[in-house]
Order: sequence, then C-alpha cells, then structure tokens
Amino acid sequence: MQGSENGNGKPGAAISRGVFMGGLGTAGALLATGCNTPKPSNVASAGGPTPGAAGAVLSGDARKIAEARGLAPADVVAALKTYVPSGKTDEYYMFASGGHSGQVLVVGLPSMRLLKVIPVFSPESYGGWGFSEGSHAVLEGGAVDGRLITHGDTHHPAFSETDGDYDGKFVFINDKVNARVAVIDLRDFECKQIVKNPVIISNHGHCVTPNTEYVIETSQYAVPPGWKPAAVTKSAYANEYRGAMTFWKFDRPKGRIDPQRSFVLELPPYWQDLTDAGKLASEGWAFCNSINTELAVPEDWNNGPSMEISASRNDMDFLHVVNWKAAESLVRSGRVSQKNGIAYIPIDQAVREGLLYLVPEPKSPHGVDITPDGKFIVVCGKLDPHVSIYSIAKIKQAIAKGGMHKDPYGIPIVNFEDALVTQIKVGLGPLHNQFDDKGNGYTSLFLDSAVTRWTVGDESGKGWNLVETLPVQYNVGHVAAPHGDTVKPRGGYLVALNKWSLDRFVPVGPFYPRNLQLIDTSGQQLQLLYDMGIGMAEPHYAQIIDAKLVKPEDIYPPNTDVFTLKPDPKAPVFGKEGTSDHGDHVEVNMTVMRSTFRPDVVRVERGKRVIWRINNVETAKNAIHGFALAGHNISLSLEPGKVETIEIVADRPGTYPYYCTDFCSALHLELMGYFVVT
Ligand code: RUQ
Repeated sequence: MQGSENGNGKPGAAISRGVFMGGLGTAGALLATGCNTPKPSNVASAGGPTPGAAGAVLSGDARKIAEARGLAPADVVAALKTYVPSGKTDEYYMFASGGHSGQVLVVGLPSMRLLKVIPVFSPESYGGWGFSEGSHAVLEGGAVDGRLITHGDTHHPAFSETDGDYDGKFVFINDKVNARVAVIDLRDFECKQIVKNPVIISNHGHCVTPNTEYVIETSQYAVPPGWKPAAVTKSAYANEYRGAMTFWKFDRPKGRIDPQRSFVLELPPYWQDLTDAGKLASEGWAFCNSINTELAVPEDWNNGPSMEISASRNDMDFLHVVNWKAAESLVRSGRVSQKNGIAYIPIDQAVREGLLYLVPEPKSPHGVDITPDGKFIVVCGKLDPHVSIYSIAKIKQAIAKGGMHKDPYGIPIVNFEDALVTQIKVGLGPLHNQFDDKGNGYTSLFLDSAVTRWTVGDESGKGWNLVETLPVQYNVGHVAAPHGDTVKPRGGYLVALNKWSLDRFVPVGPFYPRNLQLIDTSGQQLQLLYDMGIGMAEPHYAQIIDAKLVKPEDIYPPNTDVFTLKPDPKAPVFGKEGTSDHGDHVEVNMTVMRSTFRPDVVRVERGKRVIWRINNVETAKNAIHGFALAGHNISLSLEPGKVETIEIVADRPGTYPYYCTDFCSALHLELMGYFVVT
C-alpha cells in the first residue's frame, strides 16, 4: 500500500490505488489536498469529532456529509483508506482463528469485511460440517481415545510457506484444548484433515517450518505422556509430567499430514508457550517460550498460594532452542523409539544428540518471533516491560563453546548475557511481535492497551529503538501484519486483535464483541483506521496474505468428492436418479438442479438405514443449493459440482419435507420434496 503522506499533493492512498480510476478530477473536486497529511492534532482518537474541522479540508458535498456525520479530517482519511467500493476487491486476506468457536474466519483487508467462516473443529450447519459423512470422517480423525469431539479452541493459523514466505496453498490451525491440528486446503477453503496428538492433550504454540516440511505443535499444560492418570503433587509433576514439541510431517502432494513420518521431542514440564520456526540465518531451528519453570502444580488455594502466584515466582523462565534439522536426521536414522505410535525423542537422548538448549528469558514470557532475516529472536515477557532480543549467531557460539550449566533435566543452559543482543523498553505487558518492509518491528502491549513500533537494529545492539506507541481499544493480544512473520513482510497495515471492546460498539448485552482494529503503518505516524466487531469467540492470532497469492477454484469440477478433490465414483448421475432397496439399507441417488430434486419423493420402510447421496449438477458458478431434512438433524451445503453423502436411520414414521436452504432461483421455494417413512 502506498503511503498517504506522499507529499505530492495528490489525494491519499486509496485514491492513487485507483479507486477513482478515471483520474483525480472527481476526488479533487471534493477534497482539498490538505486532508491527506493529517497532523496528530487532527486525529480523532479519543476526543471525538471536532465540529467544523472537516470543513477546513473538505469542500462541496464531502464537506456537508462530513459535517453532518461529525467526522474529523482524520476520520475522512481513514474512511478513504478502508473503503472498497462495490465491484472492487480487497488487497489482502486475513485468516483469523475463531477462538473457542473452533472455526477460522476469513476477512478482507483493508475493508475488514467478513468473507467466510471455515468450519473446522465444530459442527456448522451452514456448511453441512459434521452432518455429511465426509465431514464427519474428518471430525472423527480428531477423536480423543475414540470419543468424537465437537468443539475446539483455535489459536494460531499458519499458512503453508515456500522459502519462508506464504505460498497461498494451505492453512493449518491448532486446537488448544485437545491438542489437535487441522489442514485447510486453499483450493476450496475447506478443512480436509484433523490429527490428534497421541502424546499431549493441550497445545498452544503452532507454526510451520520455512518450506512447510513440518507443522510444529507445542504443548501448553504438561501431562504425563499420553495423559495417563497421575498424582497432582510437586514430585509427581516433576518426575512424570512432560511437555513436547511435535513435528507433523506435511505431505504437500497429498495435502495431508503424515503421522507415520512425524515425530515428538520430549520437553520438561515447563509450560511451553508460543513457538516460532527459524528462517534464513536460523533455518533448521525452532524456538519456544515457557512459563511455569517453577514446576508449580495447583494446590489447595484456600491454604496455599494459587497457581497464578506459584507459577510466576521466577524472574527468568526458559526459551527452548531446538535443532529440528538434527532431530529429523536422528529420526530418519531410525535410532528413536516410539510412544503411542509416534517417533519419540526423550529429553536425555535430545541432550546427548545436541538437539535441545535453554536460554533464560524474563519474566512469564509469551510471544517469540523471529526477525525477517532470521538473525534475531524477539521475546516478550508479559510481566517485564521489555522485549528481549537474542541472536542466533550468539546462541550458536555459546553452544559451540560448551561448558554450560544444566537445568534439573540435564538440558544445557546458555548464559543470558551470551545470547542477548539488547532489550527495548516498550511498555507494560508486551505479548506478540510482527514486522514490516521498512525495518520496523511491532509489539502489542496487553496491559497498556497499545501497540508500539520499534526499529530492528544489528548484532552489536545498535539501532533497536522505540519509535512510537498507539493506544488501541482495548487489551490487545496478537498483532498481525501482511506477511508480518515471514522473510518478506509487505508492510502498510497492522491489525490489533483486541480482547475487549467496552465502549466501541452499540451494546449487544453482556457478551461484548471482540474488536479487530486496522492500523495504517505506512506513514510517519501510526493511524487507526477501522474497528471491526467480531460477534463471537476471540480471534487469537491472524495471518494476512497478499490476495493475489491465493487462487481458489471458483467451481468444483462435476461429481467432486470434496474430501479428496477427485471425482466421486459413486456420484449420482443425472437422469439415472432413484431409490433402491438393498435389504438392510436403502440407497438414494439424488441430483439437484434449479429447481428440482430428483427424486422428489423418497419412500422408505421404517427401520431401514438410508445412504443418501446428493450431487449438485449445476455448472453455473455460485449456484449453491442447501439441503435440509426435517426431523433428522441434516443440513448440507451443496456447491455446484459437489457430491455429499448422508446416513440416517428411518426410525420414526412420518412425512418429512426436505428443501433447499439457499435462495437459488425465483422458484427456490418449489425446490423441495417429501421423505416418507412408512
Ligand atoms: S496466544 S492465549 Cu497466541 Cu497470545 Cu493463545
């Protein structure tokens, strides 16, 4: 995105991007040139509109509208920068986690319009997710000890990468509560696979390696491996509980995680937290924070200290430094054992093989993010006002030199001073970092409710300077910038993913919207552009990708099984539809096309199992049909070319209408039929 402060007298970025394709005449007639260089005094951040101020820089109709709506000049500039008129599309996609809705949200930038909700861990009736046999099988893939789980807590979306940059092919998303990872294919924006970690039962850190060799999933709350029952005592905790970093092998041609070629690295029962994969200078390494190096366990809070006190006593916790390339070689050599069906490297073996090191980090850390050149590791300590900058070169030197102290698990600890480059005092409650294309880093400040901009410096500690702080509304968690965690950040925007919104929206009851705020980072000053209310669970993290890199199919080829993206051999054929009795079950082969279900009467004897296949044989883009069957808990989404299968038992005699749930034509209401159980 171009800067708004281009100083060439042209109206702002949105205009020069071609919003007014016919030249600047129209806009120029409404806007005086001054409005594209807002001075901080004009920014309507807290003080609200300045009556008449808009009039100073606007003329004609624009002035009248701005005055009538009480808009300050900065508001007008912000509106121009985010407005995407009908017929134009967004510059970026943002994929945000849907928190404990278990879903993933797709949002356009800079308009901040919600474009899609991708069902992943939770059944979703609009998408037929969990109702069709295919989607049910995906959910079954994430069963825990055979129990189907129908919710999730999504945290950290991760695009597939090539050479350390997003490639627009896949998105991976973790489920914190059950330690699962899902694969979303960007050919159709649908979830294709869920895998359950066989060793851990909750996760948090989640990212990919620079060529998507692995999807990394790191544990949060330590448990005995395989979550076997154990005493909740200090000694049981220290001896039996373990954390883990799991490397899920991604088979790109198949578009699936391959558990057979995946492996787990055992970690101490420090609660591992955010995780990032090294790139360029640090490629082959992975880094993860930890928070409970006290090895505290919940005790009776009536008599002793609570977890929040006992797990935050230490001034320093540990950054975990993992040589995953070397771990991969070890696994390939076959010199590793298995645990619960997955290759497993215990801590002592990891230490012997030089795979695992610790570096002290202050205090209750949360985010760890690698700079775009891969040279520096930026750690946020939630209870420390600094971000701490470590150097991979220094860490490697210290490892080579040897002679390190060890933690109680025998893991070598690199001296803090040997690894640290510098610290930047950013403010209270630093959580997460992103980067832009101009050599800046951005850190969210949870306690201060602000985002900061600072400059990325060098190995000697020079050039790491705080530049600016912008308040956000309120309690910001992650920040996200276009390609902001890759080797090639694009810059221009920052999104603050705020957990509280308080006074920002019309009230909707005690459950407040979350507030995703779009910030323009292209100019001298950070400028808040837009508040997007999210009326559901908290989007923790988001990644933002250049829209040109994502090339989904606009229609499925005929007869597509969407879980293989191949032709379904059992797809019902147009003209050969019907119902057939196979003794123990009845098969229904149905097609749908505006505006007829064929067959439009399905008659079944009570007690039969019914295998019901539906093929949307439309060939027009966007000609979506839904399928809802009364009384049987069935809802499907049938995009053109898609085949879905449902299985039901006809156990309750009755006459049940089925109909299309997508208003598809003028005769949509006639697109129906009757299912009669006799
Ligand atoms: S985190 S609490 Cu990404 Cu800050 Cu999950």
